[in-house]
Amino acid sequence: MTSFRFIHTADIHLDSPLRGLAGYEGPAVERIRTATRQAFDNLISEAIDQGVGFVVIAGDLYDGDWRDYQTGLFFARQMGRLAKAEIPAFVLHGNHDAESQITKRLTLPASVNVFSSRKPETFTFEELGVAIHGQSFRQRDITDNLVPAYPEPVVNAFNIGVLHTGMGGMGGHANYAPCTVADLVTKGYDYWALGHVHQGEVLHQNPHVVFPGNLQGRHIRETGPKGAYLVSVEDREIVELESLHTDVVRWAHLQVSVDGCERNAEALECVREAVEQAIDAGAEGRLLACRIELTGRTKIHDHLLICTEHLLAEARATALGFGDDSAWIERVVIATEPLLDPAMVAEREDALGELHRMLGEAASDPELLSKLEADFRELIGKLPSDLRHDAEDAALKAAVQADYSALIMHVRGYLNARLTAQEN
Ligand SMILES: [Mn+2]
Repeated sequence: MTSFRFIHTADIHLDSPLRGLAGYEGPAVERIRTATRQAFDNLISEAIDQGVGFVVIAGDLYDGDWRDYQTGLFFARQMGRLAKAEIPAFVLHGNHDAESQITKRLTLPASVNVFSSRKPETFTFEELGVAIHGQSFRQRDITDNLVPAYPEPVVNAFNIGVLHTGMGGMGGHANYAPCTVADLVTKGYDYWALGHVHQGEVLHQNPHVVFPGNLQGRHIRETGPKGAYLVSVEDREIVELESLHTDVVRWAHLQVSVDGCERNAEALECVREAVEQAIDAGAEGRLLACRIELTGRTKIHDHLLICTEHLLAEARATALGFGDDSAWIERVVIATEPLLDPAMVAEREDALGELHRMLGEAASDPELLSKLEADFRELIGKLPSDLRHDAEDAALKAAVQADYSALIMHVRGYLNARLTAQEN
């Protein structure tokens, strides 16, 4: 009986920064700065400790061109550790580290096999009865389905297909080297080691079609445990697929209801409880980077809206109460609603009531809306794409979605909050 285990990883994005943690100054600061390296180091230690047969890297090992040789030297050091343990690695380049994207090169140990970008290449591993097929990206935007050109499975071997693919635009990722699950399943391989989609998912079993997800979440849209798969094979059958969690900082998006809260301190107590629960439930001893989204109807809605900086600092102080490397609040998003009924504001006879009515009418004035569209479209087009995709602020989100009527209503809510807060 031939049995072996291997590690399938992808989307390491070595040396790409973790976004939104710039304000953190605690003991985990170095861990944050080097998180993608630490996660990869953890993975290689796991490979050595578990004595795996080999490691497959399914693309986007690098985030883009190296700033200097240190990124390449770090990888060479990790590959040296594997080589010393006699563990080969199979590396495929994806859109971020396509041949055309990386201008610097370093020679790697002979045990590191890099897939050609010219045509699909097969590495066979006779002791284990394994054939590994793959094709690297030559340039960033591969728009063809690469699967049809992949070779036929090697008879009597455990066949692994390594592929970097958008799989039809899964999870909003750019649809590079598109293909379907059916294309992969009918190919006749035993395991498809995919990369590119950062949210890990097993799309099919027997044959297995697997995205391991990225090794370390890099921003608030990459929440939850991150890592790679440890695959156990016995007599050409996959007997176990185990998640290895390699991340050193974990992201969590916490929706916190402050419904009915009457004082700031009560809202902060809700935040404290939510953070405590999140640490207990899912941090596994890692620094938990939290985005807090406050929801519910509350009397302090106005106050929350206008004291965002103080509120963020208070929320951070609350999180620091759990120890200085347990949790950090990346951002506080106010998605609460006022207790004050907008209909009551509309009936007021003063300037506030008039402003409220005027903005209500503006939201359905086609001439004004088309004027806003002309102005905003250009402005929004200039925003960095990250900010456009990550618009949490309700008004900004409406502007990005070109819903100008909603934008006016959000602005109205904000103005009401500011003006009535001064009244109180
Ligand atoms: Mn990719």
